[in-house]
Amino acid sequence: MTIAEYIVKMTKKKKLHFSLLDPDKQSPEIAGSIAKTAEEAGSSAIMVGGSTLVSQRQVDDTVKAIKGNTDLPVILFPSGARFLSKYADAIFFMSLLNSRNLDYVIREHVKGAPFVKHTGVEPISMGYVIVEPGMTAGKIGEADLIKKDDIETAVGYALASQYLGMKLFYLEAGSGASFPVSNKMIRAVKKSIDIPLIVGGGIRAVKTARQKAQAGADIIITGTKLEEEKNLKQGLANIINAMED
Ligand code: 1GP
Repeated sequence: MTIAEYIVKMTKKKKLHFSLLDPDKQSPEIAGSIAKTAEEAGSSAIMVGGSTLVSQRQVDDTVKAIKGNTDLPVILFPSGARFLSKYADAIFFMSLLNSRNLDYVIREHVKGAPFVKHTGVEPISMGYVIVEPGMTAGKIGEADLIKKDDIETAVGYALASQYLGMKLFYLEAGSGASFPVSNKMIRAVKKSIDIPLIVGGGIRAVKTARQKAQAGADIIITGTKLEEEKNLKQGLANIINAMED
């Protein structure tokens, strides 16, 4: 079974949590140990990516350290074609659909596609849109941010992603966002598509994770929480358990 098939199958049974690690935020050793803790807490995959990376080596070393420490699938979450790693299991082959810059919509993909072909890293197509406040991802990605209450536009992007054949759809508020994607937007998007819905950005509190899952998020991604939480195993387990409530 491919990782994409596994994700789709699992989302039919339960809510999933993915942990995002940015190689620029900690050493590979620490990333490996955070990933292990995330696995113990019940996270289902480790995503690796960030918008301020400086070398491919950083990504390779972080992916290798994570692979050495956990059995979870490691999925690249790339900001461009330069920072891919052959050691990863899969890559979110994601198009930033509301970017004004075609590089993020398709051109970086054209550059990165031969790498994916040669390494055999599994590509998982994903429609990706950034909603207010958008944070660094919104700025670097030159996104025409979806207004936080513009449900119609969010639903349009979600449907377009599905009709373009994308396997997943991701509503992103931006890492460290002061407010996450609204429950109302999640509910409307979930109702309109059949592919799994991913939600991330600004989700730190147990209550928020529960609300987003109840509203219809199939997969919740947390990044900042992994860096901030003192008792990570318990803190993350609380979030993951609350998603099932
Ligand atoms: C990654 O935006 C998510 O796409 C992560 O957001 O760092 O706020 O959890 P946080």
